[in-house]
Amino acid sequence: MSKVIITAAISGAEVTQEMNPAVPYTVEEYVREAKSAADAGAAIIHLHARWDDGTPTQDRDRFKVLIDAIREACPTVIIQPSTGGATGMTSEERLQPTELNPEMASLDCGTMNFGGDEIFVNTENMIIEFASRMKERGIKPELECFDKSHIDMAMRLVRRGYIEEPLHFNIVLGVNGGAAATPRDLLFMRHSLPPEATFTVSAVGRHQLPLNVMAMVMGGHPRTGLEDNLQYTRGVNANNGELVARLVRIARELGLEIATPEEAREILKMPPLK
Ligand code: KMH
Ligand code: ZN
Repeated sequence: MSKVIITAAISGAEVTQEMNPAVPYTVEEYVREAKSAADAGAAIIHLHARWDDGTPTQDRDRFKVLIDAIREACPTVIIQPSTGGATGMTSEERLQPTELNPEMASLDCGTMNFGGDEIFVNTENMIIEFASRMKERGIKPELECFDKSHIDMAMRLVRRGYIEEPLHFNIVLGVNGGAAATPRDLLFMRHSLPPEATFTVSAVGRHQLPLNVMAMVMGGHPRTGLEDNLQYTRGVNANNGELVARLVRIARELGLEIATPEEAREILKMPPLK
């Protein structure tokens, strides 16, 4: 049986310390949250950068400082910078972490509403530009699909040669503007993927845990972390380590084993860490 790869989305761009003081802003806070997640069993850290005051940034040098510090504390974990950043950022801003040649990065596969007046812009040409950059640099894209049409877009770009197999998707559910965080929509999206693709499931707020569990039962992988959900139970703040530890316990109760970062690289057909 294939092992479960836990991704921890430790920081995000939309959540703040006012909402939950465990959201990391400073380098020390990033290291604390990344290490607690990796020590608990996360194989992948999905990373959004912030300045010390909490402002989201895609600044290449800030990413370098954060990645170097996390790498020192977590020598083997897969660090997956976001190229989504925050709504309103330009492509040039968002692409900066790819200049650091990370082994993996998120690749968002469609434009969508993102709550209120926010629009998360990912035109076809932008996706082609981001995918081509990742292909050139040997960066494994994590194909973030917030709706069924994003999967169709990704597959169109696979057929045109911009995205190469083996494919790894992240089905993101429950964003205000994307597919709903329901078992029905998860099943629909999962069955819209090529059968041989690997997939992770992310869901927002109180839907995170049940849909993470569904993902594991369906042969997929869960993404937890404060980017998607701030609370352990209703009204009780979480930190990243606790969220990962809970998934590890549940996975083991389900008879599943947890992939180490090295095993995750094998499952995702990525080269070993240099
Ligand atoms: N912050 C969202 C607008 C990604 O990391 O690639 C986009 C996002 C996706 O979080
Ligand atoms: Zn993200």
